[in-house]
Amino acid sequence: MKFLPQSKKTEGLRLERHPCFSDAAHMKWGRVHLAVAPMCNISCKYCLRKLNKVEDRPGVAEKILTPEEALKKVEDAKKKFPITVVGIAGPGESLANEETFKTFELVDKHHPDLIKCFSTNGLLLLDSIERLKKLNVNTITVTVNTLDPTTGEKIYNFVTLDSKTYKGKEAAEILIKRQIEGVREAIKAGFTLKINSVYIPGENSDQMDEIAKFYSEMGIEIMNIIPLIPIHEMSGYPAPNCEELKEARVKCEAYVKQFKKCKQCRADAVGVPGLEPKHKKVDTEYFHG
Ligand code: CLF
Ligand code: SF4
Repeated sequence: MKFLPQSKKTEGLRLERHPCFSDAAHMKWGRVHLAVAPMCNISCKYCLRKLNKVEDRPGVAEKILTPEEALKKVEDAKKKFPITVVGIAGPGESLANEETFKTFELVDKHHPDLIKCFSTNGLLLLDSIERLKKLNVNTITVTVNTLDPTTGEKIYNFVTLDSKTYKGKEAAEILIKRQIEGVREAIKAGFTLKINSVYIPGENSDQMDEIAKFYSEMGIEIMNIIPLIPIHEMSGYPAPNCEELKEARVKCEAYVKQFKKCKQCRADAVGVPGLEPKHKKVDTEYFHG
């Protein structure tokens, strides 16, 4: 890659205003999520995408916006909230939708002051780095649930890459390998990375510290361990309790800073996350963010 790393000082100042990278910013600064990315290229067993107004969870948006509608949403949000971050968090996979790139282009042109952020499963991250760099994207969250393909085949149904669909262990191997390559190159290119890991009791729950260690050595900024909400194809799993999450976070903190305030936002959330009430329903599903 030919890119120069961003200035560490500039990036540090920027992160102080990112509500998902700084506890203080979480209570003070806002994000606007733009639901421009409906398609996905993998299948996680805990994922169910929906369009509605009522469910307060990732993977849900009232409707899919065009890039132009998304730009208007940013402008409206800036009038109401202290917005510092524009995020694309689905409701599908950001990098599997061309609209993600078009939206960042419009935001960069009209609001270059805002941090550009997105979440991804990482499958296409390596292939997208040059484009993302040109669009001045700043922060990337990759959902990494395991480093082990045997565990991965229990979490993912399939992966589709270059019009071919892979299943089972082979699918997990491809995803895990491409996540590693993508994160490594994204950090080299100067992006700031967060890893989200869904804690799935009995499946990957004993692997959180392994993920933390591996990716901290690569240079990620922060990790966010998220409790599985057991429904959809994972409805038979127990939900992790607070003690389990705390224990995992303490272990992982030995390697990398932990983000503990995640709101499991909707794909069209807007406002200051730390000031939003959260009424999680039991009959919901976890997704990414
Ligand atoms: Fe959105 Fe995610 Fe960027 Fe934040 S959300 S794309 S990093 S701007 Fe934040 Fe919401 Fe948790 Fe995500 S509280 S679900 S961690
Ligand atoms: Fe795709 Fe994200 Fe759903 Fe997984 S959680 S299937 S990556 S949209």
